[in-house]
Amino acid sequence: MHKLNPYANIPTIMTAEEIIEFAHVRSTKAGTKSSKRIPKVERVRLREISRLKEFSRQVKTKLKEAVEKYPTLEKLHPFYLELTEILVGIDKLKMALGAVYNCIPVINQITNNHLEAMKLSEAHKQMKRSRSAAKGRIASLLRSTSDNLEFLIEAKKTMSRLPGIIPNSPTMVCAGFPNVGKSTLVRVVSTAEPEVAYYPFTTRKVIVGHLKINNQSVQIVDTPGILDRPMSQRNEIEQEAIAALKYLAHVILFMMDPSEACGWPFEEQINLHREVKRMFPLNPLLVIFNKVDITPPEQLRAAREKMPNAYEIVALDGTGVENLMHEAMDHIDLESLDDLVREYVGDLSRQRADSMDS
Ligand SMILES: Nc1nc2c(ncn2[C@@H]2O[C@H](COP(=O)(O)OP(=O)(O)O)[C@@H](O)[C@H]2O)c(=O)[nH]1
Ligand SMILES: [Mg+2]
Repeated sequence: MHKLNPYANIPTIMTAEEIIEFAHVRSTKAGTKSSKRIPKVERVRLREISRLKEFSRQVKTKLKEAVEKYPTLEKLHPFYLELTEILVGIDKLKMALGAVYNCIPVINQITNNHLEAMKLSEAHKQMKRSRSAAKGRIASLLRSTSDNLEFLIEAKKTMSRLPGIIPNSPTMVCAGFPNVGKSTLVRVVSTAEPEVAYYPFTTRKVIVGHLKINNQSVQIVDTPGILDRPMSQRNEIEQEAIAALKYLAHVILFMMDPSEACGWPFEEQINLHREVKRMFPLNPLLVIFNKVDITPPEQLRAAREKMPNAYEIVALDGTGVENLMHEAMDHIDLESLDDLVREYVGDLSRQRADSMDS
């Protein structure tokens, strides 16, 4: 099944030892059938040649698969590209992919040299020795690049845990302190089964909900542990991982709880709002007052004065939610995020050109 996260589509990558073992088992099954009428030395030659060819073919297939099924970095959505840089390191990844791929011509060389020797040899012991020498050399080549294979395996594991997103589909990202009602909102609007994913530096699960508004598929992302506390409490790498959301969020739904039943003073919620706005200056942001059902009128009035233009909802029973979703859609401008993405890709190629000049 095709997954939305490009890293989740990479097939299993084997370690060096696994590839050696796998190719060995396959190769011993090769070349066992041959006519008794052929002289023994020729029979051995055919068998040894096909075993070596099979061993070499299997190893190359596994290496090729590992590299070619990796997403093309140039084509990655900036959301994934940014996170690849933060979590894995693009240069390191490119180096590992290159090193693994570069084994292939060397394997061809080793294989061809030994096949030549086997074709010329007249003694069947020597043919066997040649075959096993070739396999030995290929195995040590693989072992010498085993760190690179492990790196690719780890990188795939890390990256494929990220949420899968439909690249050009309107995306709403929820923000706000814990317990203000983000999950409740996502649950109440999501028509399809929400998907569970991981996001770096939070142990809690990110939920991607799906819904249709005016026949348009929309995704809504619940981000526990991400946009729910002051940025000053984050280290730099965490902040960068959070900043990657700017390529995803066509609109940010900033949820507040004027009842303060969530346990956070309203003033602190205003501070967080300011920080999130500062962090995402280009993404439209809507302020939402949730839990207006349990907010005392005096408190609600005070909240309205401090944060005018907030949308008032009761996520718990869906009051005002449909209206909110339509308002949010009106703020979504697919083109402008596209521009942001294009600008990012443009910057990236300029940086690359600059670094090549110097
Ligand atoms: N009274 C009331 N409670 C709500 C409302 N929305 C959410 N809650 C409750 O607030 C608590 C926290 O909600 P949750 O969605 O888990 O918050 P999150 O941490 O922001 O995802 C839960 O007990 C919800 O049932 C609402 O509109 N009214
Ligand atoms: Mg939640």
